[in-house]
Amino acid sequence: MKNLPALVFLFLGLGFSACSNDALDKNHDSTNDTAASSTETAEEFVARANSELAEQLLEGNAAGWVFSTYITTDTSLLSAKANERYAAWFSGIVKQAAAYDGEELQPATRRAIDLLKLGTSQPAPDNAAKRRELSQIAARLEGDYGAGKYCKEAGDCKTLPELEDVLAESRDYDELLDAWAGWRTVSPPMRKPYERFVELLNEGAAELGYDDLGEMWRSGYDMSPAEFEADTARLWQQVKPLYDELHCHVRARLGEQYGTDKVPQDGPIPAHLLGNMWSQGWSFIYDIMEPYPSVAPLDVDKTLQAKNYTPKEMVRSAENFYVSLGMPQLPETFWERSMFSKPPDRDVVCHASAWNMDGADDVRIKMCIKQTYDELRTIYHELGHNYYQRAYRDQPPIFRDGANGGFHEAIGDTITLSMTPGYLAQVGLIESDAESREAVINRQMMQALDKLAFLPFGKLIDEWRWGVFSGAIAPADYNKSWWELRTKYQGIAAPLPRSESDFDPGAKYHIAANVSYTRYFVAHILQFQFQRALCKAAGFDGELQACSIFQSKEAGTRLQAMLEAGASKPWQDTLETLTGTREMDASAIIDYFQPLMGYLKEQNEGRSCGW
Ligand code: X8Z
Ligand code: ZN
Repeated sequence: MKNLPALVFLFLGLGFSACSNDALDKNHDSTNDTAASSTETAEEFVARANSELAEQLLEGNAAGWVFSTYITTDTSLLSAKANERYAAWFSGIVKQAAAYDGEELQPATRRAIDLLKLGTSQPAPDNAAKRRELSQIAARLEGDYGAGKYCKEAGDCKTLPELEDVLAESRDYDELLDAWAGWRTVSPPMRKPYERFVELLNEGAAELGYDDLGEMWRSGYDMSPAEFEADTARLWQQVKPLYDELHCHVRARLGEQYGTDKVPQDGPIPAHLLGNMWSQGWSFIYDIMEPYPSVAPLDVDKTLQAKNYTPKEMVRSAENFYVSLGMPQLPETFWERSMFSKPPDRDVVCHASAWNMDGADDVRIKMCIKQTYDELRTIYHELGHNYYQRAYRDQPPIFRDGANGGFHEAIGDTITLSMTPGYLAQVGLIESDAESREAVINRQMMQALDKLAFLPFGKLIDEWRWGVFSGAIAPADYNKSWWELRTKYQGIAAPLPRSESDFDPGAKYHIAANVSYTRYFVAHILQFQFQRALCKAAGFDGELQACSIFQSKEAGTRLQAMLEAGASKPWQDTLETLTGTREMDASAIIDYFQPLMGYLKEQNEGRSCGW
């Protein structure tokens, strides 16, 4: 589960945890306990909080892991219980921390206390009954998502990974529509519990001094919530012109593929035609988008299948990259305890995640790996989390987290930017690394379908939740407002009429599992900033798109130093150490995609873009 501050909660689903500290247990539910004994200095308090936290996380992670890899009513109950205990401990420790409000403290002590208060993405009211209710709803939502199936007829049921395959591979409009709509039959039962979930979460956030949970989530970025919101809006404006060019060209090609009656050339794109269940990454329609079909494509899928890579071998390939930077091999327990494949006989949460079970050696991933390049990139992403976790293991537990949530999500993605033809050929994943200008454009198209297509999606998920948590979006408008944002940002539309008896947000993992999402938007900006700095450290001097830091010890040393700092300093300091700037900035991603932009502008000439 979650690692404290934001992290754990970040990757792993629930928050839970354990607590069996009797002294602390006595504090729960008494409203006027100020906890910390008057003789405890702030430093002593932080030391105790750190040691209790480490203890809490052990049980929470164990219960969360078993639940996510074996969903049953029993594991759901155990996970909810652990979650409830963590919440009780958390309410107690936060109340104790209040004793130091307004006191002038050493910067590291002040930071630890401030971060401690942000140590859950799922704040519970300090009331036993409500805490229980919240934990049960959380387990139910994640369990329903993980076990969700679409049964067209009795006996003909498809799991999410199977439905995702249809979205990726079929080019039949109606078959796509069936899979798209089918998965969305899983979420309507989540609507009522989600409504109540929001009420309880907001109550928990209010007790911690926030207006609502959205404000609490926006407070985790070493700036005011309002500044963070403005910053993300600024970044979106910086990259929107790139997205608009991509959207225009994709819509045109989809019009050729499916007919302009199905894909009108002056409106949003039907959401089921983009190769992905949530239209969040479009790399599976590369075949439709390939700029130069006569130039040999970068066909990693073909090699993975021809050489029959096992899931473990795919993970080894990712590990080898990190090791080439000078980082350590993953521990034996990683290989023994991770879940690499979907077990045939039980329900699991297939959504990929990386776990830090004990704050030390026991790191794991949980995935249902398929033999594709897309999955290989996800493995590199997940190992980025595990390498971060290992690098900050010597920090105190409260600082065992990313500099901010976006940093944690950006590490593995940064590494995937180094999967150039040179690298892929060197490790035998493609045959030749000869790359013509046409081949560069082909490869950039593949990356744009992944990275640029994601940007508006990454931005809007929490814009919807910020509205839901603040009350600006009422339950009666949940689905309508969801599609308004999908159209506004992404220029896509539901391919079937939707109503308030649907609950399409719940068909996305991070809504059901309550994982905040702006971190991914931020990560998609930061990873290019990181890559630019690491390439410079590696002595690379060419177009950013051509750089791979594979085998660069210099880049590895810089990266490792950033990871080791964890959350011990404001992220601006950490960013400055690596890149020389204190700001998130989209100039690196704009730079990166320069070659493709020329091609897209040419293609879009004479078209009327926009929706
Ligand atoms: O959830 C993830 C990772 C686990 S942290 C697989 N990602 C987001 C998603 O799938 O929605 C990675 C990119 C965006
Ligand atoms: Zn991640």
